[in-house]
Amino acid sequence: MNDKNSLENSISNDKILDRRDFFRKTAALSMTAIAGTSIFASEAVVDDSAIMHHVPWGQKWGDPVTKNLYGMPSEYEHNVLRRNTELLASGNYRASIAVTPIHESMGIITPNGLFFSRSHGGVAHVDPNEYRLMIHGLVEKPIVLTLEQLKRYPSVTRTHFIECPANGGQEWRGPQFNSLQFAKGFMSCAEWTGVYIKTILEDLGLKPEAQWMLAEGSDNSEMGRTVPVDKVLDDAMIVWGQNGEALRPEQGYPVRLLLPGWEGNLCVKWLKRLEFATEPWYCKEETSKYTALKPTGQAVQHFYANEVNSTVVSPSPEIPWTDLKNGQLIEIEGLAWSGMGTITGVDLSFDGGKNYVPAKLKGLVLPKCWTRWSYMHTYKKGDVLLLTSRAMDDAGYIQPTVDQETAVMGVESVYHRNGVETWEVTAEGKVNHVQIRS
Ligand SMILES: Nc1nc2c(c(=O)[nH]1)N[C@H]1C(S)=C(S)[C@@H](COP(=O)(O)O)O[C@H]1N2
Ligand SMILES: [Mo]
Repeated sequence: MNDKNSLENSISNDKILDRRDFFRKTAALSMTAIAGTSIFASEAVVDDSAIMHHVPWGQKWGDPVTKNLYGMPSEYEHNVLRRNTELLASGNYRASIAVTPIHESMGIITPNGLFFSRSHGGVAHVDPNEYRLMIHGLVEKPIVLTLEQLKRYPSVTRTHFIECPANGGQEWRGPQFNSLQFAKGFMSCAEWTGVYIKTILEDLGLKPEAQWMLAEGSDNSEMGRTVPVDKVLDDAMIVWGQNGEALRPEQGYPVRLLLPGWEGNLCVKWLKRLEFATEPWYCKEETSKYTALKPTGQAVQHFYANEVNSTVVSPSPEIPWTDLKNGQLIEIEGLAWSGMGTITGVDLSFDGGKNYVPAKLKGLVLPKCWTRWSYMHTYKKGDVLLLTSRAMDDAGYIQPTVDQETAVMGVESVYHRNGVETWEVTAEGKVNHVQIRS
């Protein structure tokens, strides 16, 4: 089966392949492509007679398919959970954050039950029949819409991440969490369905002097954020759908603002009104924003897009290499994302950023969206590695080193940290979060 030529011949000679043959042959072909090394060093068994008989769960009827009319993951996946920690609790669990298990993520979609949730006043429960959205200020035709009316606008579906700008913000001075989930889990990615605000504004008429849009939530925190009209007219959306179903309460059911690629905190949940104005402070309510103190004593007041970023997902502190065999071929996988555009490439370093090799982007590569990347590596038992990834986007940005970033931003900020991240793989295959400075 390992002879590539004879396999190719046998495939071309077979005019009609049955399905089983086809899969067997393509699998064999892909195995020959990585000739020399193997995913399985020597431990894999070659025969299991039990598989030829009915296994225990196959000897009786399964559950009726109507048992769970809203399905849940397998009971064996019970440990795949959002998590919280005292360190992030802001003194009040209601006004807190539950972070996504990035190490359990597959592909680029976060299941709704695992989507990270940050809520300043707890999770509001809004009756969709009571829901109203007011759009007013500098528009020709101010309006109050019910949910049903809002949904009459033509909808669009787009896949984007939402990232809290404080993602990793505890770690400016050095690693705090020996965990991918806590170090990078203030973000998730979903397929969103809703309407472009520009579509609504074509209908209502935006007055030319409008420069800012206030978005306000109806939850206990009444979170209000102001957004420049340019972004609103570019790709801002009002969304009610999340991965093919209604938004979850944690994401602002029934309606939230989505500003693709921009700070998560601007994506106001439980949205109750949009007000257009000439200046942000002319809006009816005071709004707050996240600012960053620089070493110069100046503060950055208006951050918008989350800068290009990446992380190694596997291995990670949660996915160690302690069970790997010497010479085993292993896939190093990660995520890259940029709020400014599309990921164009990811480099991987084994020595903490001194030397880099290009990784391969996998699957869909979409703007302002999680992008998965991969690198096949032959593991040598006893090697100590410093795995660092570095992403690039089509806006021309490349992830900075920790030194480059702190030279500009200092270490006093909480927000917008996108310097490269490093995992140390120890001689035993344990994985530790470290920070490399020159
Ligand atoms: N109304 C309202 N909108 C809100 C918040 C909030 O507390 N109330 N939190 C914001 C913050 S800080 C972030 S990071 C994102 C988090 O979105 P998520 O909970 O869907 O992950 O929502 C933003 N929108
Ligand atoms: Mo946030």
